[in-house]
Amino acid sequence: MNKNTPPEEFTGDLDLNKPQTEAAGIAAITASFEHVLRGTNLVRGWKALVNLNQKDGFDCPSCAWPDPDGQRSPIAEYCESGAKAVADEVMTKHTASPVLFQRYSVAELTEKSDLWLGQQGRLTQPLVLRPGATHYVPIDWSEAFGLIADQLNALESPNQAIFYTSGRASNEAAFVYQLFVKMFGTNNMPDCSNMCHESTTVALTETLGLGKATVTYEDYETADVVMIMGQNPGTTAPRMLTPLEEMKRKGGKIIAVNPLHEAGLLAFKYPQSPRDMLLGGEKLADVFLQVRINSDLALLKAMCKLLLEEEKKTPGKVLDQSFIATHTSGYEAFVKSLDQFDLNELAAQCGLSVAQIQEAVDQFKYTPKLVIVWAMGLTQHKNGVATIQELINLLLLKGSIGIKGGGASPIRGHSNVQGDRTMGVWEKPKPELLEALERVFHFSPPQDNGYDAVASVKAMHEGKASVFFGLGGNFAMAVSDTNYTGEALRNCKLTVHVSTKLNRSHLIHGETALILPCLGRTDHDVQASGPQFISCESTTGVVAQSHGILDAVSPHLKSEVAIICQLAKATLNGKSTVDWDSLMGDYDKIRELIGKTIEGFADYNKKVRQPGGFYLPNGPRKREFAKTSDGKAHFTINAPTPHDLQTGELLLMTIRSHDQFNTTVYKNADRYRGVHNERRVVFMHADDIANLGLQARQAVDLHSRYDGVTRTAHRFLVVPYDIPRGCLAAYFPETNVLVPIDQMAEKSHTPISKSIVVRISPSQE
Ligand SMILES: Nc1nc2c(c(=O)[nH]1)N[C@H]1C(S)=C(S)[C@@H](COP(=O)(O)OP(=O)(O)OC[C@H]3O[C@@H](n4cnc5c(=O)[nH]c(N)nc54)[C@H](O)[C@@H]3O)O[C@H]1N2
Ligand SMILES: Nc1nc2c(c(=O)[nH]1)N[C@H]1C(S)=C(S)[C@@H](COP(=O)(O)OP(=O)(O)OC[C@H]3O[C@@H](n4cnc5c(=O)[nH]c(N)nc54)[C@H](O)[C@@H]3O)O[C@H]1N2
Ligand SMILES: [Mo]
Repeated sequence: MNKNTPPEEFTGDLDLNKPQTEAAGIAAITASFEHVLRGTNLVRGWKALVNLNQKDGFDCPSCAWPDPDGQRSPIAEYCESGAKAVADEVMTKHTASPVLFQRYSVAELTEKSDLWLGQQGRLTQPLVLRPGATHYVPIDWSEAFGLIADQLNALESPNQAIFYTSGRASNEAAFVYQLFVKMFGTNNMPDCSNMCHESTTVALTETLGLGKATVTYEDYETADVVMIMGQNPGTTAPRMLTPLEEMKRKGGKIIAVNPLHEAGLLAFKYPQSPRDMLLGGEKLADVFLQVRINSDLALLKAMCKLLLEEEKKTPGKVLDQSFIATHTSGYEAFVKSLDQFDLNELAAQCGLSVAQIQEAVDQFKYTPKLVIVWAMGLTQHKNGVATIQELINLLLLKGSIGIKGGGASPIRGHSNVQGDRTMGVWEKPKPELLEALERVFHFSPPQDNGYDAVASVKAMHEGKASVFFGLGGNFAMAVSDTNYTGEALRNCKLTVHVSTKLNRSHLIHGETALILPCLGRTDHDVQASGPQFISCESTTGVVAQSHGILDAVSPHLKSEVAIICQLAKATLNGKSTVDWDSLMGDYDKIRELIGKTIEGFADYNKKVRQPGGFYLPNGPRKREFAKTSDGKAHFTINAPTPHDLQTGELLLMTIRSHDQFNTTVYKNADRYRGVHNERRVVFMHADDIANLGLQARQAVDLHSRYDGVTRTAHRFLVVPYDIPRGCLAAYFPETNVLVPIDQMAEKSHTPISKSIVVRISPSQE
């Protein structure tokens, strides 16, 4: 086994059922409780669940779906995924205490699966792996901070250090983190967004002037049509199905665009509704477009062409000419550019007929109340930015931006990934932020852009960076090219992870390595001034508070805020104007500083205490596009770039199972897709299986070849599935070995995790 990659855990016990045709329902409730009951401490689990997403409770650590603006269900505002995420944080019987690390060397832990590592429970004490040592051993907090400070201060340049963030960090932690890092002297702040919605941020900032959703929670309920592209809501944002069901009951329509007939796109049973449980749930998708992988740009272009034809048939009824004239630029050039594209060719690229696309267009041709929802199915391709810009073209044609029931709706992943960016965690800080930091904190922040996730890996590999610090996450497994990334991390002098649970990034380490255990979302956080709360921003830009409600599993855990403030104090050693102790002792003081520095946060302490929180300012929502280059929303010209697959080549998308949260595997299963007891599976069309001379359940290797180098992911069992010809699906992170580090989206640099060209061969073993 390569020491940079996980063991190829293969259960050999694959069990296949028919994929499900509806999401949630009784099975979801049972699954939620199964996860709660799995631990020994029922009281903790129950207490956590009843406080989840309540106005005085804590923000779900799972996804970034917003809470309802008005009333919340008094019993439960959670879904199966949230219950699993909470159970994962609070319920495990064991703790990953120093005893575990005494028992297993790093080499032995490396042999364990990611599932096993996660099952060891919460980390309890700071740990160090000293140069040449075989085992992690406990270390005092103060020694740990001193060690990191010494290594940072010994660097020739601050730019030799990299500070990663995963999207669970609170606004308060993110703000002090980016402040510390900039005071230290670098903008090397890659984050999970680089691998996630970066294409969205780039596309929306260029076209609308703000890289965030233009919709509010209410818009999902009041839309006439919601088009869901490249997102699997039943698994990755299940609570989204509640407002969608409501909009369907009012007569709304749903269009689903996905290579797979995902259960959560077909039908939904609201688990807390007796009516649904008795009478059956709501059919969701009215039109299902089973597109080929990465053909969405062609589809959107075909839709725009059809809309223009409809406008010719019924002038003034289809396009919003007044919105276009007042608020947009580039319309004429865009319309002219559409002439270059042939409708039949565009449809053929998608694997659809023109009639199918027309059926979708018929749903929204006469209404502007159109919400387009998207996630990783659009962002993680070479042309991810262009596809999202084409989606904006469609919304601009209809005048669907800045109206009730319409708009652009990226669904963010991690629960506070959006807030972290708002707080300034970004390798390309905005000039306004740098000016504000200089004004408020009296220092000269670094002006040059730092490394994003991919550039960080390359810098470590090339020896240009030698300290890696991760605030949460599992960088080694999340980023592409697992082997290359592993070599990069092993090149470091120091790797540090602030974590709640053990993961593989702790095992792929630098010369010295530290694990700093922190409080999670569910834990009480008590500092010098008393109990603290933190705050997070949802995908619709609502900032709300979150209170931990359980006692921490160990007295040695520190909050992320405390860890960063103490590290800042040790590293900057009196060279900063900030009183780190006072910030750590009272988070209101951090929020005061955020209020002085970041737009939209004036009176933060007051506003965040309103039940349900507050909406951040959002120009596009009010049809204000002041932050684009000409103050208008932009039509853009984007050309589809079909994959030119050779014989034997297929296009692979790497997706999430229903039983994982990113790199955390809850179970070797994917209930909605009917897969049990195994994760190393590859979903294939029956004709492709036959054509390649393969059999169902046969073990195969997947090979990607880019720039003359072949990368292989070993031993995946073939699962015949309803997926377009030429397309494959398999789970991440196991497939990240196949993605070359320099294969990324144009402009956003997001790895091409959803369109990897591969070949298949029978496994040799
Ligand atoms: N339970 C659970 N919830 C999660 C997560 C988790 O791992 N588990 N992760 C969180 C995070 S960080 C994120 S970013 C989100 C991710 O949420 P999603 O983006 O919904 O997650 P993925 O599994 O990556 O699924 C992408 C979907 O896009 C489809 N797809 C793939 N390629 C294409 C394409 O080319 N075109 C189209 N139209 N569709 C395509 C796939 O079939 C799949 O249905 O979820 C968040 N919530
Ligand atoms: N091939 C492929 N690769 C992908 C993707 C894909 O679809 N395909 N998706 C990409 C996406 S969208 C994302 S967002 C990234 C995810 O990348 P990351 O955010 O880096 O990964 P996670 O798996 O979410 O990180 C899990 C770890 O975070 C730690 N953790 C959990 N809660 C907390 C907390 O409250 N505080 C701290 N400090 N630590 C905590 C735990 O130790 C846990 O092991 O992966 C990306 N990689
Ligand atoms: Mo994500």
